[in-house]
Amino acid sequence: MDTKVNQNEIIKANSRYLRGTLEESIADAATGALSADDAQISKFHGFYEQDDRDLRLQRQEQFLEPYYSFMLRARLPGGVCTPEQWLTIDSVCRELSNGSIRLTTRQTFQYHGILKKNLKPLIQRINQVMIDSIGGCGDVNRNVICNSNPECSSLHAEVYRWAKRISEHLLPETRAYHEIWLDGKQLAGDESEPLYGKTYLPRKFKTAVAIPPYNDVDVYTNDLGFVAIADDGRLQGFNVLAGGGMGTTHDDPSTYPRLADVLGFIKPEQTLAVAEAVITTQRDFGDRISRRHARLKYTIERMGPDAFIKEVEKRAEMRFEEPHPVSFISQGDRYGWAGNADGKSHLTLYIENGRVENRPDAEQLNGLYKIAQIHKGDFRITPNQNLIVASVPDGMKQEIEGIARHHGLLYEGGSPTRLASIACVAMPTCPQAMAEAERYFPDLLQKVDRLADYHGIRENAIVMRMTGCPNGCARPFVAEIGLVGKGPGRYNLLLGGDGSGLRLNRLYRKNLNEAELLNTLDGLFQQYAAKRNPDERFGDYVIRSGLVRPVIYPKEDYHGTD
Ligand code: SRM
Ligand code: SF4
Repeated sequence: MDTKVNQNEIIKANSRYLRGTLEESIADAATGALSADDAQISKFHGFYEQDDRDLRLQRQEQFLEPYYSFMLRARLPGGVCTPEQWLTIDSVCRELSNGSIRLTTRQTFQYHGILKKNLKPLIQRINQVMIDSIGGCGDVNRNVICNSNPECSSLHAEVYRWAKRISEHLLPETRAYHEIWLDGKQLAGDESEPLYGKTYLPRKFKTAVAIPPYNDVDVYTNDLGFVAIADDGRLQGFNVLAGGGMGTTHDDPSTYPRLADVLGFIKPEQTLAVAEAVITTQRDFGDRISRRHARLKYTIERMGPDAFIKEVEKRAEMRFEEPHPVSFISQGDRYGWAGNADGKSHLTLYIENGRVENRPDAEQLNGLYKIAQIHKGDFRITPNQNLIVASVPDGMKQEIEGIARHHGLLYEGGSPTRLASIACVAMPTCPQAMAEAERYFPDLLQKVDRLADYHGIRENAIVMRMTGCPNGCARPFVAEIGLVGKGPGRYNLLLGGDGSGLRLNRLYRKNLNEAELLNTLDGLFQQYAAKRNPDERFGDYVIRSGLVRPVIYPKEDYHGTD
């Protein structure tokens, strides 16, 4: 192997198709951790080694190793699960993790705080209800996300089936997961990975399917995107997008968020071949030296979009047609009841920052357990970290709504901005966090709401997103107001998303503490209240007024404030 490649490439190549020495690492009771190489390989199996950062110093002072535990992320295409699956998801969280379920920005759920000895029982338990965590993380295609609004009825069902098919089609073929965690049958030796090869992809890879006009999946921020094109409620095909991504590194201009390019239109039957061609192009052309530059967005920048399109066409043996015109109107969720033509209704619940747990004021876990016991439809996790109770017959609506209300699952009276906003996990589990996000954002939003009240703009939803670092897990670079952790209690403030996920925002102020941030927002809200056009969104106002310049070409023009 080329010695210039990064260490992860060597670990993958030597892993015997993702087996590594995971079994030995799990069996080693002398430490709560895995070996360093296995900690990389474990990601392909859906789990990450973490340590409780709140306890780090204390444990260090006591000469103890960090308090290691694991985060496991399931694969749940389109975020859909049955009530029976939810009951298992619930009981596993109570018995084998830290007692909370974390709904993610990619429509699945995570457990935190799993002890090493509990990983295998946990994977076996979720497997009993047909949920796996293969490719939850790692350098492969991740959980395929899909528009979560079931009121799009038959189109939604058809498009969701495509999301599921894409997810299955792009799964790695290795039996390592089954062998290590499930049935124990040893198969290594006869295996191959026809799609990925021995070293898999250079980096993580993300796919989304959108149904206009709702861009709840933020399709332009994905490596690969499919935008459903329908005629009279029937799926005609997809506009294919490629090369979106959020992750950046503070003050490193060689990294930047990027919105995907439109490659062109395809018919439904071309979907899998095109997905495969995009993946193999990234496999063969992606950067395997610097992981910081290994995502597809950088590959496309290097190749140029035209050459990239040609390569994909060659591999998929097809030609893209002219993309169809599409328009998106929002990137958030719509709360409360919505109906289908078929007489079924769907209740979108508000789960603040995706954390489902039993709090003294809201026993959400218990509430969802009760709903799952009587519900006959399904549940859909949304890419905004919420949960939809889908396909409820009229006769059950009152009971389900009553349980949801009693358990704090409906955010009645919440400001439109709060309901449109999300935050990533960050502290105490995320090793990358530079600042708080999920634990702090609700308090900050209360103060932002007060400012909005004062300026008379409370009814204007502003998409606000907070992350604890510039990796961008809550997609803050397409928010109207993005807050990106810089250090403890300090955030970069970015402005100018359009509320539909079609425009990148831009850095406006760096490294603000809370007082500075609120002071800055106070001034901005005052101007917006006085000078906005009728129905003008906050993000549009800051661009029109020249407060920030739109980002045209992020590669050359992203870092630094105006
Ligand atoms: Fe993420 C890494 C959490 C969606 C970009 N992300 C991480 C890790 C695993 C930290 C780590 O490297 O050890 C975080 C675990 C925290 C924890 O304790 O749970 C983490 N990412 C999350 C979740 C749970 C955030 C949330 O609050 O919902 C989301 C799980 C999604 C899922 O179910 O698969 C999550 N991450 C995203 C998104 C949004 C999306 O995909 O739509 C992004 C931006 C889009 C993108 O990928 O460009 C994102 N996460 C990253 C990156 C930066 C990647 C890059 O290109 O630079 C990292 C760091 C890395 O890969 O090295 C990262
Ligand atoms: Fe962790 Fe950063 Fe992702 Fe937040 S954005 S979960 S801090 S990696």
